[in-house]
Amino acid sequence: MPNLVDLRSDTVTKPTPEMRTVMAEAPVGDDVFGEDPSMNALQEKAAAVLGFEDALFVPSGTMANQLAIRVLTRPGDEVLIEAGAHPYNNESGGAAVISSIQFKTLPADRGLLSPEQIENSIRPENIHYTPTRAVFIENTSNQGGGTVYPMETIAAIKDVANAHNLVMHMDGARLFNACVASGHKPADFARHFDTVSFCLSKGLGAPVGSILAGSKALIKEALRWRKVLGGGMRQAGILAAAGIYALDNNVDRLAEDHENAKVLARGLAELEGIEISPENVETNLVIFRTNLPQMSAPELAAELMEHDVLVLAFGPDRIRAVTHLDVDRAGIEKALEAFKAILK
Ligand code: TLP
Repeated sequence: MPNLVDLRSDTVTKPTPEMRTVMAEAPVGDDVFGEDPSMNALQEKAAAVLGFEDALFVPSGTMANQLAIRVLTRPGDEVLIEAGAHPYNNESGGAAVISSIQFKTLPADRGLLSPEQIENSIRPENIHYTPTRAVFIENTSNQGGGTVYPMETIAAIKDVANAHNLVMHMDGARLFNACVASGHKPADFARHFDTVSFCLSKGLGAPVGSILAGSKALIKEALRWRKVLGGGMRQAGILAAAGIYALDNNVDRLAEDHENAKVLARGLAELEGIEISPENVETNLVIFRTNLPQMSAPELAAELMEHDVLVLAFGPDRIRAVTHLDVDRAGIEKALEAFKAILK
């Protein structure tokens, strides 16, 4: 097995020996009966971290978003969402299938919606119009390049939502990256929302799982819909133990990933044919455009693979490279050497 530098996603992180030890030793029970002590401990911890009444472990970030849509909307509703957001682009049309809602997609600079955009997108009450019900915010924004929402923007969006009786969900798949980069606490962001999700299986390094948090009533309904979707799990405490370990040990270190992302971005900015503004890299996602007459982004990704460096092509001239706990500074240097060798 070559020494791969895998920058495709922070989802590729593998549990460390220490994490595996706590998983192996976790007390477990039947979580569908609500009897798994490790799961109950994780859910209580996650609710407390976010400042919500209750939280639910789910197998994926996708299921967390889908449950949020399901419990916050009724069939025929409209949800305002940024055009690059995950539930619209990467969840296999789940919102149409599971919740029978439609999205109104709003293009936004670097993935960040503005309160004015929300205000201007709300449909007036009229029998011809789909009722606007909810606002979905992705923080950090994946397609936006790991951007963090300014707290004032979120507060102003919340004011607009309140004025129009809209509910709000935050897809915080990378919420802890947003917190480490901005200095805000998860609960500072979360208090503006009805539901919040975050992923344990991305930068935090757990093998599986996400959290959906909200009021007791909303989470009770989400629990029912998790069961409908076949997401009720039995001795899932083994997974919960990894989640607890991740929250206890892997949050502060995200700063290293952010620093590595900046080093990568600065190095890339010096190369002919790569378009990136390193000052826009706030967290662990590095997205850049290629401007290479001889090579498309997928072709560049394929060349990099020959150098044992993996990235994801996002379209014909866009690439994403993600830093995470399984890539150290030496890995970043190796990746930059590979880019240089190909683009020389
Ligand atoms: N995103 C994955 C891919 O699906 C694109 C990645 O590699 O970034 N919300 C956001 C903002 C996400 O980026 C993702 C995963 C999810 C939700 C879904 O999480 P999972 O993969 O656990 O279903």
